[in-house]
Order: sequence, then structure tokens, then C-alpha cells
Amino acid sequence: MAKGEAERVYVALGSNVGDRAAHLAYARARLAALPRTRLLKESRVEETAPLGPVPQGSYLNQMVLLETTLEPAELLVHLHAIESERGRERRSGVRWGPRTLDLDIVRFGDRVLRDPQLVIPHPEVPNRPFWQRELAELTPDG
Ligand code: A4P
Ligand code: MG
Repeated sequence: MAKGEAERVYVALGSNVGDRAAHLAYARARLAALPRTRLLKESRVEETAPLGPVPQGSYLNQMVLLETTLEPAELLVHLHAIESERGRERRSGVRWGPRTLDLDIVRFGDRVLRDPQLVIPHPEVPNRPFWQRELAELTPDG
């Protein structure tokens, strides 16, 4: 793709601590206001049972479709900032635990990245039926 051309990016939103709906609404508003970015579409919000080894409350999950000329690493910096603004504490060594807000890049155009900091497409898609449903909702023609 030509440099500077906008790409379609799927971002997953998840929350299972505090006012979950408010955390998701905040994230949608912040994503819509990012530089060089438009929010094109939102999936429904779904309540899901927690996945993974850590006992924790149920999640609200949602996915949004963005169009952006940001690079993946630039977008990730913004996602971490938005998470921090909702009081997310990222403790080293503790993965999969409860969180006020989690923002994951599920797909970024056709890119394939295998950096330690950024794996795209997100490897958990096959294990998360709710992500598959949300992707289908946002891309009716696949
Ligand atoms: N990172 C690598 N690839 C990506 C990517 N594609 N998008 C790196 C975003 N980040 C990516 O993430 C750790 C590091 O992953 C980041 O610094 C980034 O450089 P984190 O958010 O600090 O840690 P985490 O969220 O605990 O780990 P991870 O792997 O993101 O876990 P998940 O996949 O987010 O799982 N159950 C339900 N029902 N719904 C959920 O949403 N989520 C989790 C967390 C567990 N159970 C859940 C849900
Ligand atoms: Mg995460």
C-alpha cells in the first residue's frame, strides 16, 4: 500500500472492572478523536464469560472499525494512553487478569507483524468466539 494511505483497523475493547459501559464509551470517544483517524463502525456490546486461568468477573466486549494513517506502533501508544486514562494498571508478569479497559489491535489492514511488542493479526482470534462474531458484524462480506 502507498505510504500515507488509510488502512482499516479492527480494535477490540474489553472491560470487567468498575463501570464497564462507561469505560467502553470513553474508549470509543477517544478512538474517534485520534489524529489521522476516523471511527467507521461499532459492533454491538456483548457480555461475555471470562476466558483464561484467572478467576474474575464477566466482561463487556465490543469491536470498532477504524480508518487511520497512523502506523501500528503509533496506534499502540495511543491505546496504552487511553487504557491508562481509565486507571488501568499494567503490572509486569500479570497477564489475562481483571482490567478497567483493554484495547487490542485485532487486524491492521493486511499487515502481518511478529514483533514482541505487537503481534498482528491478534493470535487469540481463533479462541474468542465473541471477537469472531464482532468481526463478522463489522465485515459482512468477510
Ligand atoms: N501486544 C502484542 N500484540 C498486541 C496487539 N495486537 N494489540 C502487546 C495490543 N497489544 C499487543 O498487553 C501486553 C502487551 O501485548 C502490550 O504491551 C503490547 O505491547 P497488556 O494489555 O498489557 O496485557 P494483557 O491484556 O493482560 O495481555 P493480553 O495478551 O493483551 O491479554 P488479552 O488477550 O487482552 O486477554 N475474557 C473475556 N470474556 N473477554 C476479554 O476481553 N480479555 C482477557 C485479556 C482475558 N479474558 C477475557 C478477555
Ligand atoms: Mg491487552
